[in-house]
Amino acid sequence: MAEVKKEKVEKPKKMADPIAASIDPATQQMIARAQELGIDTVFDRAVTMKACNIGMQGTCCKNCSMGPCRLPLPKAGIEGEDTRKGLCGATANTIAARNFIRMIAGGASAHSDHGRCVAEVFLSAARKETKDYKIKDTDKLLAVAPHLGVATTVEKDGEVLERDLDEIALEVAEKAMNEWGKPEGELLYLKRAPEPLYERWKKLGVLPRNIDREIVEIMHRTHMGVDQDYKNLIKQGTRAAIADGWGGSMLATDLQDILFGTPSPVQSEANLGVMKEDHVNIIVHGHEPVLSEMIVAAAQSKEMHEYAVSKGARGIQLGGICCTANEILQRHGVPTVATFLQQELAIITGACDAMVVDIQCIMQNLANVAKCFHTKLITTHPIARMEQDNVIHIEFDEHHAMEDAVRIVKLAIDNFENRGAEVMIPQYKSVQVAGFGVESIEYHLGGTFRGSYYTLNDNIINGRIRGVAGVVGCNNARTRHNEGHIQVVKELIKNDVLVLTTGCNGIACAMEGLLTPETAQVFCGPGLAEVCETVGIPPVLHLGSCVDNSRILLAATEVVKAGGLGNDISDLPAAGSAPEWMSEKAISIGHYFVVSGVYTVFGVTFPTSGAPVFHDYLCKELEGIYGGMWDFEMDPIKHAHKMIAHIDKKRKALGIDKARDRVLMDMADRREMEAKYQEV
Ligand code: BF8
Repeated sequence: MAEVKKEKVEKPKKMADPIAASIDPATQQMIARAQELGIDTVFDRAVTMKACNIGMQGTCCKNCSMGPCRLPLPKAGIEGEDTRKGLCGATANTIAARNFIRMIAGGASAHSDHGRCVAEVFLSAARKETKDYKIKDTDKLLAVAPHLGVATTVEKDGEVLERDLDEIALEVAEKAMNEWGKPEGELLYLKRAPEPLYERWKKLGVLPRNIDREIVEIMHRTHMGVDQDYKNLIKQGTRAAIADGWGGSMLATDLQDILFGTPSPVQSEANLGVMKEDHVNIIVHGHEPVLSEMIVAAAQSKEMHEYAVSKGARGIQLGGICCTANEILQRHGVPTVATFLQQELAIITGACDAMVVDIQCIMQNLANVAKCFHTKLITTHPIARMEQDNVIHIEFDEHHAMEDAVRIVKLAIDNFENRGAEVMIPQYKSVQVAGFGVESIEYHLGGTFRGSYYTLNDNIINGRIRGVAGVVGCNNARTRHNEGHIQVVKELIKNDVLVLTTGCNGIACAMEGLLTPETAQVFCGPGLAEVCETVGIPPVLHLGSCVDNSRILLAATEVVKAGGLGNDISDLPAAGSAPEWMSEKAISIGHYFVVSGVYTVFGVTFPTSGAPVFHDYLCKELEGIYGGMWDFEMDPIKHAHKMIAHIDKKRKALGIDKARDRVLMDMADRREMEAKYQEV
């Protein structure tokens, strides 16, 4: 009997549950909206596509074509000798270490190549080859110059005179450019680290020689058949990570500050609700502020405003996504539209007239989403183009920067009338105060009179501030959007830990309303609340984009210099965290924090978990070598408490744990007294 063919029943497509996907109501609303329109987003793809378990553990080697060799960790773990090996004999430790330092190479090169682009524009400005970029912050120029060995004074006839600023700028530009590829010596900024840290690096032989070389050497060492010792591999990862944090990233931050202005606290708003239905919405997304600075200037010009009005809009609403958002927020107060995971959703509002992208963290699916709307998606960087045919490429060049920016803004304005009827902007946004940095922390906590980190140190010593945490990093679609960020940060400030934030954590905190001074009274422990109220700062200080993590390194160095809290960063009651990390940049940042002496906890997953010996080396033994170590904790509350336990360990070592007991008792007593008083 002939078989009756069964009709294939199409299974309903799996989709994300908006509530399970994000804690943010604007995001939940837009995920549902996307599903209603039949547009898939990263949240849906995370449900339909499972992550590779072996890759996640860091034990898949695809560095030669005999593989990929996959070395999964048995569920029960490994007892006795670990005999797993690839075709060439590479052990799980070698494979995981190679993969890990390749991640560092990816992250360090992303930050550092960004820094190089800024340095090139800086050089053009110093040479006066472009009229659009000028040195904006001469104070910062003079502060940075000595660190690059550039004199700020000249001697003439026995008299010390101030040196010409143009001359200083040119030499700063040339010296900075040199840091990427100089043939000998070591990175000049390494001496900005506390002396014991520099000496430690020197003794361990990890002082980076130049930025590019350390990254190239990672690629060489991890090639088939080269370095086969996980300790030696991570040593090279350390060199490259230091070259990122104390090199490429720090140069990017400094040169950007000199060119575009050092940020100072500024009020703005955050979340998709900052978009305006009756305005031309232009969103800049990516990382380099070189282009976005010009777009801000163009969009704020009277000419462009009038042009927008002539096309029926009430004005131009500029907004940012990812670290470009952080850059233009901290210098101009431009509102933040979205974190990394919300980028597709910004287009799904139907109100995005142009999305202008440069480099890093840009999802290729933006082009597919843009196809469903009128949105012009514009790539601008020669190294970051998209294959889809609806993407417009307008290559940005510093020599005609303003011209390019005006062209882009006009394109967005002209596109305003092409909007469909399907506009839906979620009505959620929060107020934020951002734009903190090494200089402004000094000002706010030290005052112009004192002008040092003395007050901050004083409050740490007396226990009002229990410690300081750097909580940074991405969103990751494998975990609930913003939940880890917010729970970790809230738990820390509840326990009197002052939080410094950058990147998408900064954006998440802004959306949750944690970046306002008023927040302190609601979420902070009594000590931190008192400090925030007295000096008028939020308990979470937004220090900018991911390259600006270098600001955290320098702030920590200032704390060491101010005295009373040990001699090195590793002595400080401080910890680092990236609760929802996903990018290679996060690994590079994490590693330069660790080898600068900071205990650093990551959430979601950890890419060495399949190689227990190497994993323990990172998470236990590194502390004895560098003073800092890695840790991994998925649960946000436990994650925060691991950081707090470390902070308390450091307080004890410094002999200031008793001070904190007293302060807590004082505050509790005061509360009790107040309660009793009210009862009476
Ligand atoms: O550099 S935090 S998702 S935006 S990588 Fe990307 Fe991660 Fe956001 Fe900025 Ni940083």
